[in-house]
Amino acid sequence: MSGSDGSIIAWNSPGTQIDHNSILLNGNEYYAIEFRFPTSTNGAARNNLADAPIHLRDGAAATLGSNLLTAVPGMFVNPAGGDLHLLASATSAIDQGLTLSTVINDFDGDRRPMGDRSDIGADEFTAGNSGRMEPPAAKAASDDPAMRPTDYQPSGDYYDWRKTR
Ligand SMILES: [Ca+2]
Ligand SMILES: [Ca+2]
Repeated sequence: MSGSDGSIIAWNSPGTQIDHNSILLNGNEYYAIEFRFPTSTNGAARNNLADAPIHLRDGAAATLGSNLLTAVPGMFVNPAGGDLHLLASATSAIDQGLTLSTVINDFDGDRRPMGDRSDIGADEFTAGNSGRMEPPAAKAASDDPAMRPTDYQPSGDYYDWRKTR
C-alpha cells in the first residue's frame, strides 16, 4: 500500500476538469480522483474509468458524470504491462460515456466519439489496433529491418538519414 490519497488530486484548484482517465489501482490508493478544499469549486470528473472511488473532501465541489468506478483488469489489453487499451469485451465502458465537446480524441489520437458514443476512460476503442501504443508509421520504421541504418555502430555512431537520399 502506498497510502496516498488518490491518483489524481485537485487541491485548491477551481474549475478543474478531470475527464477520460483510465486508473487501475489494485487497492494501492484509496481514491482514483480527489477534489479537496473549499476553493476547489466548479470542478468536473466525467467519463473516468477506475477501480476506486472519486472523493470530494473538505468542502470541494465538482460535477460527476458517467464515471465507471468498478473497472477490473479483465477489461484491458495488458494491465500488468501498463496497457490499458480496452478490450472489445469491455462493453460496460465502450459507447457508455457522455460525449464531451471538450474532448475530441483519445490518448492514441483516435477521434471521439467513434461508434454511438464516447467510451469511458482514456481509450476510444477501435477494432484491430487496441494494443497500439505508438503511431503506426513510427512502429513500422523501428520494426522493419530494411528501415534500420546499415552503417550503424553500437558504439554510439551518429546516423544521418539524408546519406541515403
Ligand atoms: Ca465509442
Ligand atoms: Ca484508441
